[in-house]
Parts: sequence; C-alpha cells; structure tokens
Amino acid sequence: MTLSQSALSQALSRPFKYFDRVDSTNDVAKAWLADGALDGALVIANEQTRGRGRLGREWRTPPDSALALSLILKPDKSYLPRLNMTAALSVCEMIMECVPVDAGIKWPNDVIVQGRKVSGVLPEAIWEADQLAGAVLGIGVNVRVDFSGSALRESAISLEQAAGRRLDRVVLITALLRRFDAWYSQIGSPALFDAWRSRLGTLNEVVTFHDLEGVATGVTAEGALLIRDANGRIHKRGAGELVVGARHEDR
Ligand code: BT5
Repeated sequence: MTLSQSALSQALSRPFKYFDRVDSTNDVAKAWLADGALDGALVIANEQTRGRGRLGREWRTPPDSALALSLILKPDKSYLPRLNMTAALSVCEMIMECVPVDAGIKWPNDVIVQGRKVSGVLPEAIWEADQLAGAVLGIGVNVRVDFSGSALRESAISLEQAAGRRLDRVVLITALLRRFDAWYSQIGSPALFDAWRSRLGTLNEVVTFHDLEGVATGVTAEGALLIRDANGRIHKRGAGELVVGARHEDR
C-alpha cells in the first residue's frame, strides 16, 4: 500500500497528520503540541527537507523511501529517559517481525542491522517553566533509502536491502506503533528495561565517550551507560556521543 493520507486513515486509530513533505516532523509535532495535540498524536512525512539528528546533525529522509514520524507524548517526567529505550526497542521488534532480520541497539538510540544503522531516535522534551508540557519522540527508519554514492554508504542500511524484497511502509508503521503502544503502556516496568538491555550490542565492548575510554560494563534503569576505565573505576554517562572501539589505533 502506498503511504498516503487515505492509507493511514484506514490503518491508524489515533489522531495523526500526514505530510508529503515537511522540514522536520519533530518541529511540526512541537507546534501541534503547543496547539493542544492529544497524548499519542502522530506526525508522519513522506519526505523531510531538514530532518534532524542529535546535536544539530542531519538526518536524511529522501521522498518515498523511509519512515519519518514523531509521536507527541505526555509521560510523567520521571520516564523521559525511557523514551529512547521504548522507541529503539519497538523499532527492533518491528524489524524482527516484518522483515524479518535480527536487529540490535547501539547505545543509546541507534538501531543496527547487519552492522549498519537503519534507524535513529530523537526525543525532545518541551518545558513550560518547570512543568513538562510534553515530549516529541522522533523516529526515522530507512526502508529503501539509496546510500550508494553517499558518504553514509558504509555506515547506513535500508530494510529492503536486508530483506531482499519490497516492503510496505504502511505495514511497517502499523507494526511499529503496535509495539510502541504496548511498551509505552508499561514504560516504568522492569520488563521494558530487560527487553531493551537484551538487544543492546554495546555491552562488553571497548568504547570512547568524549574523553573517557573504557569497557561498557552495564546500563542503569534510566538507560545511562556504565564504563570501566583502565584503573577499574566505573563512570556513569547519560546520552551522548559514543564511539565503539578504542580511540588510539595502537591499543
Ligand atoms: C539520530 O541522530 O540518529 C536521530 C535521527 C532521528 C530522525 C527522526 S526522523 C523523524 C524525526 N524528525 C526529525 O527531524 N528527526 C527525527 P544521530 O544519532 O545524531 O545520528 C545522525 C547521524 O546519522 C548523521 O550525522 C549521519 O552520520 C547519520 N545519518 C544521517 N541520516 C541517516 C540515515 N538516513 N540513515 C543512517 N544514518 C544516517
């Protein structure tokens, strides 16, 4: 089924806005939140002209080839650190159900298939003074994005490349939302943490996190990473830039 307003109207049972092209679904979702969107409302686009990654980076979403969506959520603020977890786990499960191939998570938010990034998550909290107005959870998944000839050709992958066949984006979105809703309804549960942790490929690897290099030894219930340095000291780190592997080539 082609991704369209009418196909989504049939498939989805939540408030949503579909766009053929937007700058960033996260930005549209933020505006809708300010305009009174309900918990669980969804923004979907067929193309993003200024899709955003973390830390001001770019996220590629060419037309007709990806899932680009943003969920508007109103969780308790204590659960904000778990939004990443919920999204990345739901994407993994959707891939294992629909493609089906194995999928894992590179801490904190990358979904990896065959060693390459197939999906990224961008959670953003919106505050009014010290009150949480809501959160926007952006999810991008490559379905048939062509990375040949691009700088991302070694590091990125599309689901159709892994599947070796055509996939239906409406089916993928429906499965992703079903998984997401099930996990979101138990966002504080140990079960969510355990399922997320079991998909995490980063544990026991040598990692570099800004100036810290060590072995990733574990994760906390909030999703922070524990890194053991060369002196055996354990450091706790929240979401940030993680490089898997040692910084120096001679180590
Ligand atoms: C992310 O950032 O992985 C978060 C991506 C979130 C995208 C969704 S799409 C819907 C919603 N609306 C938005 O505007 N954003 C969200 P980060 O970990 O910073 O990764 C960004 C880096 O991944 C870039 O610097 C590239 O190296 C690489 N990259 C860019 N586009 C990619 C793609 N389509 N597939 C794989 N890697 C990509």
